[in-house]
Amino acid sequence: MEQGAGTAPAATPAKGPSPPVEQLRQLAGGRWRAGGGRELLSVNPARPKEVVATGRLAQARDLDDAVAAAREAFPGWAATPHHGQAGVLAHAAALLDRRAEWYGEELAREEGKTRAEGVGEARRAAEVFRYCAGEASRPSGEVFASPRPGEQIQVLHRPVGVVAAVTPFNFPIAIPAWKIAPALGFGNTVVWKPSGLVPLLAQRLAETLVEAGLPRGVLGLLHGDGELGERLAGHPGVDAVTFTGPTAVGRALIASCGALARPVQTELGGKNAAAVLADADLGLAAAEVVAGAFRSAGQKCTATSRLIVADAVADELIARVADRAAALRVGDPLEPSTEVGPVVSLQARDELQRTVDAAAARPGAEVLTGGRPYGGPLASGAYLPPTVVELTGDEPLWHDDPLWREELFGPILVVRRARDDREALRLVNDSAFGLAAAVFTDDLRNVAAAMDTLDVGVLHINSETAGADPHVPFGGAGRSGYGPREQGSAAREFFTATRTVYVRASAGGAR
Ligand code: UN1
Repeated sequence: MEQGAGTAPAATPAKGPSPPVEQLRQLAGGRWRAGGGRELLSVNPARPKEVVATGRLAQARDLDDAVAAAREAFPGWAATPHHGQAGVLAHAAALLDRRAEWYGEELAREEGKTRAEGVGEARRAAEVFRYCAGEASRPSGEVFASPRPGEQIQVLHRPVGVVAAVTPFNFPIAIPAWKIAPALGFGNTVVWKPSGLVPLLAQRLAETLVEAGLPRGVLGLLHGDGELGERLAGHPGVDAVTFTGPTAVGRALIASCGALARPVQTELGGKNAAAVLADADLGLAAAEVVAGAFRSAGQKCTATSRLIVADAVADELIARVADRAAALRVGDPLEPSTEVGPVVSLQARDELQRTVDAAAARPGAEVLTGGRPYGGPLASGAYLPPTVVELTGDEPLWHDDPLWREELFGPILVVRRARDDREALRLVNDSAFGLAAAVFTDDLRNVAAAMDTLDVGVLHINSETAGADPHVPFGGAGRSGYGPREQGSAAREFFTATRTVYVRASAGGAR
């Protein structure tokens, strides 16, 4: 199980012998331990009989020990000079870069995105750690003038304490990185509960941080289900909670944290639209829409899941998108030629298939490509074909269609035609979510209208809806999120609390 820095397991051909099953452990009480709960199995969604890693879930004692260790470690870590904390993050970034191929391959086996995307994600995690390491060299507070003579007012940004991080399956290492790196970089300690679907990659990140020199207790890792996440978030020893995942779970967390007056940051779902306007470059738009909808098998909260096309270009654009989607190579994520892997589990595949079947049976929904389960060799994996469904007919017919309203988290793109550019932009806002949108146009008036009127946290002009960078805020409104944004300078808002300090020199013996 122990692997030295940079020693990746030998690359495994997709059809070769299975690599060894990895052993999962908790990091609690400052030590690696087995955990004594139920059995935890992590399987490869491309071949669900292949076990990637196995171990046991955390028990109540593991949770208490991890939180207690994080509490105990907090004062020492918070008092560590900023550049010392940053040194650990920079070391972790270097290790992640060096291991990107290794971790990327394991990520592809455990989560199902293509190997190239997996490697890219590991590098992205490295980039996030590097960015957060740089925080030590940025301004760490503000100085204000005082209305009183001889006084200065300083605003310090202090760590909040023990942060609980609860993370989803779809970016097993990048999303944890952009929660854990700023939390640590601002002087907090962390107890982390990753999705039970991707425990191995979580363990890899925790191992990397320990190896990078993180002092004992500063990070805890607990494997468990949603209930453990709830118990961690409500634990009396926790000071703040950061969560990415489904809207329903996030809302329950928001309510329970609200009752405790505990700060909470949530990144939730999306129902992101791409609007292709009449003047758009259709080749570019089709390529970006297909990338946004089907990369990672559509399992991103930023995925393009609604396509809205101005009537003037609709026939051509929709045909191009459907053709491109149909031509995507679906298969084993470890095969270099694969463009789309499986979804995360057979259960997710079956639920998505039921949603598509139900939609296809309704009047006014036309499946343009995909939509049917695979036979042949792909039938035993969690594969779904890239699916494009057009909703036709008048608004009352499709207005409440779940394909249009609900986040599906799979390779399914729903299409609507709009009378004109104006209506296309209006339809982008026809959603209770507000995470990302893309608008394809070169008309400055349309760009200005989109920037002014679209209710989203992230807006792309002429690029796909997905994507985030470590140095700029990320997040959405409505059903897409609550609490401060993530990443960039926005992270400081959540991971620190201000302390306003009035500094006045004494009068120097003038009593
Ligand atoms: C991206 O679009 O690259 O869960 C990142 C998610 C988002 C992150 C998206 N929180 O998909």
